[in-house]
Amino acid sequence: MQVVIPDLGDFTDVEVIEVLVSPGDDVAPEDALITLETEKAAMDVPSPAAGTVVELKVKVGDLVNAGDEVLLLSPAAGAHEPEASAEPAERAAAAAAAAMPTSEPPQSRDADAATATRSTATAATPPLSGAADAASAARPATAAATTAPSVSPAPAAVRGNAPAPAFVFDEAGFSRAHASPSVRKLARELGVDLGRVTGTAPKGRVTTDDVKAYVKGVMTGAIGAGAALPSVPDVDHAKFGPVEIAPLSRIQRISGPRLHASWVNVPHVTQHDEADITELEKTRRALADGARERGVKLTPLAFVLRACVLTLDEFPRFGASLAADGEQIVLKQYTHIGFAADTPNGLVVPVIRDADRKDIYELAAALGELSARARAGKLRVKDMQGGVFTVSSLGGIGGSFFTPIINAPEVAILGVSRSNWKPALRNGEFVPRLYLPLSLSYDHRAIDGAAAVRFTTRLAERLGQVDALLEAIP
Ligand code: CAO
Repeated sequence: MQVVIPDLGDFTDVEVIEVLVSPGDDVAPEDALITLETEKAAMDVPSPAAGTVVELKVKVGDLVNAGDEVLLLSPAAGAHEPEASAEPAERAAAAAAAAMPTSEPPQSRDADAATATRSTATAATPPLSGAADAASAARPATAAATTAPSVSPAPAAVRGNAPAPAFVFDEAGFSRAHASPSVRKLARELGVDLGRVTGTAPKGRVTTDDVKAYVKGVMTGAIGAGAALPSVPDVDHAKFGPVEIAPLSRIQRISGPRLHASWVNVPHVTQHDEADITELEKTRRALADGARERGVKLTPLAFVLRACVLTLDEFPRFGASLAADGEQIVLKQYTHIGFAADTPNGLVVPVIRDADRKDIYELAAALGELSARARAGKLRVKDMQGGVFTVSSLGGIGGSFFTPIINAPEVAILGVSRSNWKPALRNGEFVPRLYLPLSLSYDHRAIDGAAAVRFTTRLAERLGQVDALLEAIP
């Protein structure tokens, strides 16, 4: 039996993105044979009958049209040729619906073969499975389809005998995933929420291997509870006005998931405080010209770093990391400190090695050298590794307080904002003093709130004692 590409509606030269069978494979009616992708949707070509694949006539990357040969099938004994009484109008409607994804509700993109109703008896080649699902989606949207993402419990198959799991199945996320109907079907069968699976094929398309790798990850514990978070609604912004789509930078694509991992895995608390840096700033200004002559820009950040080093020495837990078992803490006997640097390509965190062995000028020099390389995109991977604590200074830009995200597996990060003058009561009189806003985010599993406020209090004290910060390194 010759299996051909069915009616594709208005589409021509449609790309074959997956070949799901090989010669010798036995297939049942409706089994997906190949997956096609238009610029609007992915769709499977299902088998019209049970049988054995004899010969493939297409390969990945081929461009196909209605009527092109897909493969030769040897029908199974007893399998009857499907009737040739195809319903052209029905198939045309299905294909047309597939071409209207912009008006579809979120669930309509869930071309879920498991829920689709199809009949091989009505077509020589059954309707494209993606198209068939889109056709059903073209029906008036139900209330559920237009409201917030629905969340339902995981199928019993993934629960086993375990106690009630935290796992939730996000239908809207499943619908948004870029995957062919056959992959969706597999995901449904395995209870995998497609929205959580990272697609490795072009344009982030999820393949069967991605789904299997995800299942393996869950089974081995490599993918944890964080993966069970519901996703935010996907909005078609273009419905409300013109939009422009721009890619995230490479750095943003790398740092985004790391920031997210920290945000969802680490119980963050942020302790705010202010340091009186009136004397520090007087001294810094007095030293700045001399430093410049030595080729160093002496900004408040160098003093903050020195104060952090000294405070970390007193509170080593703030430079520690939690062990993977969650039952031990790793105390490091080195003090490499990272600092967030804003670059044209995004945020990076270069690390100043052995910051405890550097005086203010050496710290300022390291800051200048590393941030220049960061902006030029010339940092090496090892320049960004091994930090025990991070400082994120927005003081050169503005702002007051903020809540920095911990650079996990570190357990604390200091945010520094712009210094500002405030009246302070001294000997019964208000006098102007310069204050530096400090925001310490810490991992509450490793650090108690009392310890955090002791840390910021001590740090503020040290910033108020500029002479001690300028002492030579022992
Ligand atoms: N209060 C007031 N002024 C400050 C200040 C503060 N807390 N910190 C710096 N300044 C001043 C500096 O003295 C300098 O003034 P002059 O130009 O008059 O000498 C000016 O602000 C600019 O400083 P800078 O940015 O060149 O140097 P820096 O040492 O303060 O910071 C670096 C270096 C690389 C950390 C910084 O340039 C940077 O990239 N900051 C952004 C970090 C960031 O994005 N953090 C957010 C991460 S979370 O999303």
